[in-house]
Order: sequence, then structure tokens, then C-alpha cells
Amino acid sequence: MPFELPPLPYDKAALEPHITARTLEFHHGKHHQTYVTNLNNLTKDTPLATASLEEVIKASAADVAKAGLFNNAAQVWNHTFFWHCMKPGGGGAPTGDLKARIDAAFGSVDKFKEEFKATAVGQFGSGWGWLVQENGALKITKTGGADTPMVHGQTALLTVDVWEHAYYLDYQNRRPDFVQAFLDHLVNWDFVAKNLAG
Ligand code: MN3
Repeated sequence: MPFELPPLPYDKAALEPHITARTLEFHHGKHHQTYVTNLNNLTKDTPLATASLEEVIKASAADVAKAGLFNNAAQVWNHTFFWHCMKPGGGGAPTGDLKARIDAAFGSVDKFKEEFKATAVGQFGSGWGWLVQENGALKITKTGGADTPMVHGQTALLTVDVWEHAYYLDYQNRRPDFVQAFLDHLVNWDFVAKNLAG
């Protein structure tokens, strides 16, 4: 069974005006699709053709000879995760246990947002900003290219894609404005809480 492009969890115009339908048309329909197509081509007729996406990522992570496979598999996973990190009418603040954990780790939700934004904006070139859990502690991190928390002993809780293809049509070079809009209007805190609960 080949890997498939999962549908967006909302209509492609649902995140406007913060992320336009045109951006999602390209980002989901072209970029994410291309990673899926490449992954299928790279695993075809190999033992990994029937592996899970997570198995492919973990099997290829430490092997430089499999960098292309890792990059495409991890990008498939990262993008699917990213779509679920957003919802129409999202943003604002988390509640309950998640809010308590964020307050304890970062001082307040506002401080969390400042640090998350600075980290995501500070990723040099293409990559991802993350909130992760590692050894029971919440941490803000960034990764370059396709790199992904699961191969670093971390559980991903929230991500923002800061490859230029994620924001260039809507924000041109203004990555800080894109990340701010993501935090203020798009974050799906229920999904983050679900990831924290495991
Ligand atoms: Mn992307």
C-alpha cells in the first residue's frame, strides 16, 4: 500500500486571511504531494514499502546514504502534523493542564509565544519551529530542513513550518508576521493538548 497524501483537516480557504487558499493549494497540493510521491518512488520494491511512515523515518535517520529517503519521509510526517496544528478560529491561549505546563516551563503563555516566535524566526534558512516534550519537560526547539523531533528522543507537540514556501505568497519575506499570525489566529491548542496527553 503506497503512502498517501492525507487530506487537509479543513477547507483550503478556511485559514484565510492568515494563510490563503492559494498558499495551501501549493503547500499541500504540490509541496506535500511531492514529498509523498518521492517517498513512494524511494521505497518501491524495498522492504520499507510496507513499513509505517514512522518506521521509515527512524530507519533512515542515522544513515547518510539514506538522506533523500529521510528527508522525504520526515517532510511527509512534518507537514501532516503541521496541518493539524492549525484550525480556523484558532490561536489565543491554551487551557487546563497544558496552560499550567506552559506557565511552569516558560513563565506565561505570552512569554511562551515570544520565545517560540524568536526561535522559529531565528531558524537560518528552511526548517521548523517546535514545542516538544523531552524527558518530561517542555522545550522550544528548531530544526533545519526536514529534521524532526522523533529522531531526537522528543515528542512533537506543536510546529510551524518556516520554509519560505509556507509563507512567501502571503507574507513575502516577512517570516515574523507569519509566525505571529500563526500564534494569534491559527494554533489548534486542542491538538497540542492531545499530543501532550499522548
Ligand atoms: Mn512546507
